[in-house]
Amino acid sequence: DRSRTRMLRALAARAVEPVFQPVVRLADMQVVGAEALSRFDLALGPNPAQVFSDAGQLGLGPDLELVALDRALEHLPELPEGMRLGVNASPEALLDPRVLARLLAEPGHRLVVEVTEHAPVVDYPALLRSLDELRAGGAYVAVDDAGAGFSSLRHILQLRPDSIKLDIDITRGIAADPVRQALARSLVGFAASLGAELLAEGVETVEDLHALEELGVDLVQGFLLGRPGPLAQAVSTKESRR
Ligand code: G
Ligand code: G
Ligand code: NA
Ligand code: MN
Repeated sequence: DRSRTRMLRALAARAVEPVFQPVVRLADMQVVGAEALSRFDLALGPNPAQVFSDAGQLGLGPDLELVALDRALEHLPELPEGMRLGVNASPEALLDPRVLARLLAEPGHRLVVEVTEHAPVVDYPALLRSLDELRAGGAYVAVDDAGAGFSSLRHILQLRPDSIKLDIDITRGIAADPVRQALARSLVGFAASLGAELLAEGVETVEDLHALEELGVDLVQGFLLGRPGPLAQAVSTKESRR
């Protein structure tokens, strides 16, 4: 039908544009990397999450993720030495040999594979095997949107990630909410005991930034630090907002 034709046409044209959002280390407010986020033209719609979901409905989820990944990784040569690039990947896509091969084609210690869960994981043993392969190739593994959707504590225990990305719903407004602070504090300890870094997503205000710093969060990402844009802009962000 028509939506399938549109999706296939977009895949053939590799019609995905990555934008990049800076990741900042709280200890010294330095940019340590960026996350690639996909954008689509209006034929597919303005909401990336919806486009990925539509592709999944059409049985083309991993195909679209592969194109998105490829477009993002094309920018890796522009990433300054020592910085890391975060790329999103669903558990389903990580079982696709093409996706795995594409990720493994990159040199080690530059990639953070952000495992994004919009549906329950069907095959944990297979997912863990893929993640082990990626780690053996030098990639880091992050659990995305921790605390939201299907990203449970059990999921984090299974994946043993190198970093945990706290969902925006936990971060936003944290300065004014003792309950969110308590949750974040416990997750700081949880992450430390796993040997993982804790990143807070969706930081929009200086107040929240300061609260996260006091709680001992390692890394931050959000509109306050930088909006998604060209990679050169993301990695040259000068942070002096505190
Ligand atoms: O970019 P936005 O800021 O709107 O992201 C919306 C959602 O789309 C997020 O959940 C994000 O994880 C997902 N997303 C964005 N780009 C990609 C991508 O390249 N691959 C996958 N799998 N998900 C992505
Ligand atoms: O699922 P994932 O965490 O990858 O998606 C990140 C999404 O959050 C993207 O859609 C991105 O554009 C958006 N985003 C990034 N920073 C902020 C922020 O500070 N506030 C809000 N509201 N959204 C943000
Ligand atoms: Na992400
Ligand atoms: Mn996220």
